[in-house]
Amino acid sequence: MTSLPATPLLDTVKLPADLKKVDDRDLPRLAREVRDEMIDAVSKTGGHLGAGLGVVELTIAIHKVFNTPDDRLIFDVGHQCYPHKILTGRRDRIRTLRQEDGLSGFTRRAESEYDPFGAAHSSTSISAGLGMAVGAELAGKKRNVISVIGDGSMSAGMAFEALNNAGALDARLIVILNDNDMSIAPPTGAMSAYLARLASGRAYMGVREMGKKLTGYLGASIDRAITRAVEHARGYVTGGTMFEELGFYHIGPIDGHSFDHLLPVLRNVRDNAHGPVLIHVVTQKGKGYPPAEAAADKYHGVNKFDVITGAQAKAKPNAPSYTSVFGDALVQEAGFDDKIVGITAAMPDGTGLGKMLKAYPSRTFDVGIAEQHAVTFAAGLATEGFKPFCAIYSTFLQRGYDQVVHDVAIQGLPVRFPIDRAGFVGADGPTHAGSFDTTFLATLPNMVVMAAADEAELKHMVRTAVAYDDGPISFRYPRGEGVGVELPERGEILEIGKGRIVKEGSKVALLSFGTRLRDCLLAAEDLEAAGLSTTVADARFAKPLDHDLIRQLARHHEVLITIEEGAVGGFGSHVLQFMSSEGLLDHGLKVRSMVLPDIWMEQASPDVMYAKAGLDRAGIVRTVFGALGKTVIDVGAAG
Ligand SMILES: Cc1ncc(C[n+]2csc(CCOP(=O)(O)OP(=O)(O)O)c2C)c(N)n1
Repeated sequence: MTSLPATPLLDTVKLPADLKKVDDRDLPRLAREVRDEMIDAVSKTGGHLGAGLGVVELTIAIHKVFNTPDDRLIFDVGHQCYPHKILTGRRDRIRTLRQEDGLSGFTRRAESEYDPFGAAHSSTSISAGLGMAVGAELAGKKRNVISVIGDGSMSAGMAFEALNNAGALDARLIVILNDNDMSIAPPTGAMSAYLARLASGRAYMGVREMGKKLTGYLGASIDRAITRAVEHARGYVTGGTMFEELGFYHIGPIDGHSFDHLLPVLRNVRDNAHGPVLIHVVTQKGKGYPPAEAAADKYHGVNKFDVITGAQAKAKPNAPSYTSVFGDALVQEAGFDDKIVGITAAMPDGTGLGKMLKAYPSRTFDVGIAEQHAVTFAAGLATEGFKPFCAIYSTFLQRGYDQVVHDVAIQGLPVRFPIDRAGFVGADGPTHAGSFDTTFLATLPNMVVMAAADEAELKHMVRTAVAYDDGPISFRYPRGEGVGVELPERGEILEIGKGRIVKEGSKVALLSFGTRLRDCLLAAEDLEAAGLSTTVADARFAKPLDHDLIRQLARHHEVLITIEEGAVGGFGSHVLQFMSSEGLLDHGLKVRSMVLPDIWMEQASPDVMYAKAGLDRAGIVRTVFGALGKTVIDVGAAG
């Protein structure tokens, strides 16, 4: 007789409270079901896969043992939170991950009470957790605070600042170090080597000693299960680890895929710990899904994929990505100039510096997730006559801003900043949007700030940055593929502070900074069709501004529109500032400055985001018509 298939256990677990009713012995089955659910969901949405697969057991164990959401659970970066979302009332929406109006791909306070802290940038969880732990103590509440942080994220200065503070405050904070020996790329640095040494088993103490140690610290209630767990987990590290020197009670490494190891340790810590505790958990990124386990990047971030084969959907590109054009151009220039060096903060492939790393390994540095250090490290290299290209995404450069100001710009050091992911990034949402770089860079004296309008321009800007040695220089470009223009054999050196006219007209002037140029040209077609002769110019530089170009456009047109994919305070603001100081606004010129709207724009496809921001062809046409006091036309009618 065949038995009916059992109801999935996961169907009975909507919230962590339901998990409390599941027998410990059934948890491995639940873990399998959570994995299957997550793999199926991400195969449809794309997103971060490997990190979540690695923490399925850990997430279940934490929710089983602790009383979330009253106990606070914080995931560092938040890209590993999909199992957490499945178990905290969001399973019915899990297939909306990263889609317009769907679940965020990261933790988000507004989304759930089970997300006490939003994230997406790394290495914030210990600081936030410490604040919560201290806040609970000040308010007289007894509450557990658990910060889960990866070994890659642990390499950042901010994580160490928090450890340092937590050890001194003696706060009741539980840090779980999720050590999968991976960042996005293989981890780099002495810290990673140190963790590998801890996990390699050289410094383990025997079971009996461990029992004594835990009893002494955590109290007398060490149960037999923990002793068994320790036997399985190869023992506990003896005193004197770096974390212990910083004031943490350090447990581990333990097997992060074994409930027999996780549950007793977490229960003992919950019931007995007083000061800060660090539990070192060893996991495998991509665990339980063979294609992910086999992949070099452990499927850190994936497109939609076929669950059976693991093959990812790849849209056929029409043009090379800006990232790869940058990477190739830098390698080409590095062949001519041995002073060129490359620096990345844990993003060799994302930034295109992987190409440089391959071609010139001794001149390329992956410093780990350490943007602040990356910038000042580049500054140091510049003092020695090198030409550092410090390639950091727009959003992550925010973390190194004081270093840009204080260590680079004030000293006038020629550090080159290639800024990828400038503008909308789509599914990653507002935490990853590159909105502010022009604003925060162009305000610095003597900084040169460029934006590439297309991939050929990007090549010119790489060459220009090599040639410019008088101070810091940046160039921004977006995520995704270029517009398909022909690439020059080698970039040209651009004249600093000079823009270009791309199309000449007489009534309307569209002055673009960056890749919105293409939509300006399309909008110009619509405007011409409506009888409005239109000039389109590519500013190339937000700093120094091309004053002659602006004067010429202002004096010979009725309308002047600036357009950029950045927040207010950037290119357009500098143009207006210049025009007001020159009196160019005094004679009836109609001026509009098109920037990103003053909101945190939620995830959607980039085209939807451009339309919402009004920064597309239709939005440009509408703005021109609005400036002329004419009826707003629909782009369909215009185009
Ligand atoms: C400040 C900052 N820099 C870079 C990134 C890009 N990033 C996202 S996840 C990640 C790797 C994190 O490694 P780890 O903490 O070990 O987590 P794992 O993915 O291995 O689970 C990086 C570099 C980021 N999110 N934040």
